[in-house]
Amino acid sequence: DVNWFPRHLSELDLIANRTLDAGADLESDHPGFNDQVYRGRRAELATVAQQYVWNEPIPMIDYTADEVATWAAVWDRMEGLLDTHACAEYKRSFKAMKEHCGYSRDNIPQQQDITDYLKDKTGFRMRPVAGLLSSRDFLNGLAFRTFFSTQYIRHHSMPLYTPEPDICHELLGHAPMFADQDFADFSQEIGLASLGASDEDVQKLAWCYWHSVEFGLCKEDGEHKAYGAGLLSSFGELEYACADYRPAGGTEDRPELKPWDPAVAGVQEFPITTYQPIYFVAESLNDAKSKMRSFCEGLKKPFLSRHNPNTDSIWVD
Ligand code: H2B
Ligand code: FE
Repeated sequence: DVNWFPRHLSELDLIANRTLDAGADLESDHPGFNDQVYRGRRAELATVAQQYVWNEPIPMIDYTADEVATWAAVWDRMEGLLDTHACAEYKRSFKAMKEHCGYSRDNIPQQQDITDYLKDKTGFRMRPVAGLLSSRDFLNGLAFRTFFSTQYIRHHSMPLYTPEPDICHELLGHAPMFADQDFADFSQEIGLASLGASDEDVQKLAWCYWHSVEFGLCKEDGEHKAYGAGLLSSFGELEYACADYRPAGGTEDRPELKPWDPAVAGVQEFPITTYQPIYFVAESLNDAKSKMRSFCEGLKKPFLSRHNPNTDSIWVD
């Protein structure tokens, strides 16, 4: 039934396991494809995610020394660059999360600890997922202020590369942003609009998500800072996207910057395996949110959906 959508947080259990891949089935060009130990671990973590039930504590993962070493390799590359290239909201949250929920070079934070922290800030929460969901299912989770998050890490042979979301991307890129009220509301706005939306509108929302939550920039004292998780978790692209970078050799191979406008971003195609040729720049996160809200209000939908945080349910009128 295409008109079905989750009305209560518990119904995210029904969509969490509709992953597009099996979660642990790696493509032949995946860096871990020939590593049986890695594949075994992926299968184990996929099972943890598949068995998760919405009102239970999120299982703590006992990360191995090798996994923590991979995390540390990413951390070492990112930490200094984030100071100069991440937006102020990110930096504030990241600092607090180092104090309150186990973020450090030598410790991979746990989804439950992050959820407990976010509860007091914005009410956002993490929930384990084994692999990629459809855009509709993934965005539907955001309506419940819920972020579907993987729990595995990329293969240690290529610490700065991952063909799919992993904990370095989810926990370093996404999680700190959800502690910001405007960003949390912005994300939920996309989610609410996706409930029962047409396939065409879901695609627009997914493309808006891509150009903002993944690759968004915002202005700060005349400079461009990153708030998108794809940038905040990628050493090379974070430098590339922010304006002061000039490639060695002098060729002015610069991306195009466009003002954040959901009507434009929602139809703007993008590559998924290379750096983005176009970035959208918001005046502020608050501006990103209000533009997104107006855009969503203009989408053709026979009803308006709202979220009641006290009952974790959606009501429509
Ligand atoms: N699924 C999962 N598990 N994680 C994501 O980050 C993700 C997804 N992103 N499905 C979605 C698709 C995104 O690319 C947009 C909404 O299509
Ligand atoms: Fe992401």
